[in-house]
Amino acid sequence: MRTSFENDYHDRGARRSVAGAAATALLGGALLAGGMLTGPAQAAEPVHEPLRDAAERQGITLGFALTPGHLNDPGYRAIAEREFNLVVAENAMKWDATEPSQGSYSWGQADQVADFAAAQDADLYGHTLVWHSQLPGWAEGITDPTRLRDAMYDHIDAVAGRYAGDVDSWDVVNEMWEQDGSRRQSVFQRVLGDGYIADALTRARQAAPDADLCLNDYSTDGINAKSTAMYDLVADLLADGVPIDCVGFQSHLIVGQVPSTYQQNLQRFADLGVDVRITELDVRMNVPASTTDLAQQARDYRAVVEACLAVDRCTGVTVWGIDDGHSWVPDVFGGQGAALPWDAQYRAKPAYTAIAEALGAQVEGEPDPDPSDPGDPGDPGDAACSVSWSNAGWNTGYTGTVTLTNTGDSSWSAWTLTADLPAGQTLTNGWSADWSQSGSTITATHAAWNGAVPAGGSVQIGYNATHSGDSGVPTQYTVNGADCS
Ligand code: 9MR
Repeated sequence: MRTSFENDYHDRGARRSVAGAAATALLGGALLAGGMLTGPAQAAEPVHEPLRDAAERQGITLGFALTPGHLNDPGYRAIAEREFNLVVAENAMKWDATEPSQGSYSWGQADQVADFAAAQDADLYGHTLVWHSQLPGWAEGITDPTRLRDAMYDHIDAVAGRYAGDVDSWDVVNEMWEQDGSRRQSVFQRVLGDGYIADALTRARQAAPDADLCLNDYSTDGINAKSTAMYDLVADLLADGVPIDCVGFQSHLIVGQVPSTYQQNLQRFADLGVDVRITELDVRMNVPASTTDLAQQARDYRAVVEACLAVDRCTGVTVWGIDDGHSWVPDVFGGQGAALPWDAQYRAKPAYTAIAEALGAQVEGEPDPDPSDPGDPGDPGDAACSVSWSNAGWNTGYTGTVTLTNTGDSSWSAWTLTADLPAGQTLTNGWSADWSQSGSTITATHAAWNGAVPAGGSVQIGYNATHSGDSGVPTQYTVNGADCS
């Protein structure tokens, strides 16, 4: 495992590979077999309120990087809809996606991201206007300063202009530094010189007057040569009256390596008078993941969230994806992965619980800490559910079909059904859930693939049982402890 982020991974031409996907699938299998996971996806663990609600109480936003195509996967969508109040496009607003050939724009995916954010009543974070990577060849090849400046301005005008009023903050320039704090020799730097950053910020202000304008980079998470170069630049821009509102710290971290100066670094930027944000958090490790590394990863996620909460001008934390099945990490760092808070089967990892606890997320079903606030978990109706149950029987047995419907306002990330079977009924086997019986009580806990149920969504499960004359349906049942008989 590399111990730093010093190689320029963007230039390695990484693409999602079959090997990467296979490693990710294996990882999910290893976690399943090992039974190492904790969190709301396991019935014994508490189900927390949506993280976005807890984040909002803390005065920050919790974001995730969205690839809109993944929303077709119900597990991904349920987490995306339940947990986050900020959305950033993982790729869809980059230059190659929006302006693949000069002056010819393509908005499909970017609009999907913007629409999703609006539908979720979530902030929309723009990533990114000027970046050396994912830059189409036509722009990369421009050598004339006037032509390149015009192309950069046209791009900023078009993209920032299209989402003006929708995008709350833009990463105007991304990854402008080498590790030693010198300027990265991107085409913008080479052809336009040091002033291109101030020019891009100034232009973005004109194109999107209401958006906060940020600079963003990786390996600037602790105090080091690179973050100090960023710090000095921000101080100069402010002194020169250039519009700059915020600095993003990507925080693509390695397990156990949150820099000791993390909070101090955020604070020194805040003290300059700009907002700060953790923009691309993930914490990678060797795979298959060990229990020890997953526990350390949880501590790392907690430390990052706590550092943000401790700094007044930290606007929040964005996680670079949702689940380990859709992460850039295995494609770029061979043998590494497991970097996100949910595993490839959308089960919450210890990192999820750590984020929930750091945000003070309440556990659903626990006494309501503030009965006057109807939005708190614990209020009647929070676990709203309905159950429809039908048995098709014969002399000594029957097949039961049960449909659970989430009638509440927020998604379930996990569910457990309990019911009292009429006397003389004994479970023999079941499907689409883990089934068990104790006395007359039957319990069904979601399977790995159907724990997530969006508000208004349903899941159907079934079982076989024997009976001694009464093949009737239960009249008492609960879902996640709430009575929905
Ligand atoms: O997660 C993104 C991945 O899907 C792309 O292939 C990659 C291309 O460079 O970019 C990834 O996102 C990067 C982000 O835009 C900027 N900081 C580093 C992120 C991880 O590489």
